[in-house]
Amino acid sequence: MTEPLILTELRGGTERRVGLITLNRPKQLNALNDALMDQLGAQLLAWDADPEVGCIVVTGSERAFAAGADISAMARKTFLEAVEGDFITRNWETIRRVRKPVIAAVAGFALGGGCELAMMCDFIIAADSARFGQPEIKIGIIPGAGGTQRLPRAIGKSKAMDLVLTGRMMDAAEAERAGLVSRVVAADKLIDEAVAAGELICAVGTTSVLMAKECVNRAFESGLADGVAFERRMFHALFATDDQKEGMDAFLAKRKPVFR
Ligand code: CO8
Repeated sequence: MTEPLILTELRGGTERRVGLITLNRPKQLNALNDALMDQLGAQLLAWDADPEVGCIVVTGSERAFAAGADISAMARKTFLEAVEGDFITRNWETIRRVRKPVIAAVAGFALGGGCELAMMCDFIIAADSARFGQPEIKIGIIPGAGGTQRLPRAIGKSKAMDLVLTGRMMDAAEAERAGLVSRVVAADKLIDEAVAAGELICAVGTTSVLMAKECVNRAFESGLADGVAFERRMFHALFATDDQKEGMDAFLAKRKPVFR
């Protein structure tokens, strides 16, 4: 029997749980092929629609989050096949449709499409073993799943140019200093830390989580004045929710809130 390309598990939480997706092509360093991206996308959408799940964590193996798109699957691809087959867009952008928070838990290599996948998640928690890079230039191409756009937004032009043009890797400490990852943890604590972060998200109100994610993402799609106006409308709208009443009443009564 062939191994599944992703493994899934529900972890932690009580009312709502953390969905853990493990990329599962360890021998190929989780090189991302079409079938894996289809399965990943389908699972993300299924959990996005599942009220039992409040947050999703995507991880890989100890050695590699993902060492990029599968080079053997695209080595002989022609321009026409890339265009007509909707290469990348067809199943690489599914994650952008997910409204619940998605955390990337990265150990080992996150290269090329692997680094791009991690950057498509809402935030990245890195193990001290993590190594990030966009090495596509070394195989005659450039990043194709957002690397040239998301990397400069995350770490600035100079370091993004450095990584994209030289193809060098940066370690977890450099990635944290540069702002690519939210925190670095010991490799053997990576999943526990990511799930614990997911549990904190599961414990607060669903509507405010969805709106907070939408607002932060808006910062990358709009000018400051438009972004702030968008945030204000979302902020006002939350006063129509039971969660806002419950959250504030509980604070004033010095008790734990019970969100809907
Ligand atoms: N694709 C296919 N197979 C891979 C990949 C990959 N990206 N990375 C590693 N593997 C395979 C190796 O071929 C090897 O297989 P085998 O055991 O059968 O020979 C196995 O994984 C283990 O790899 P290594 O023996 O090379 O392990 P090392 O520890 O010596 O080296 C490295 C690890 C440094 C990570 C090395 O494997 C490497 O450089 N990998 C390629 C990294 C790379 O260039 N990534 C970018 C790929 S292009 C890309 O991602 C474009 C994204 C655009 C969007 C995608 C749209 C689909």
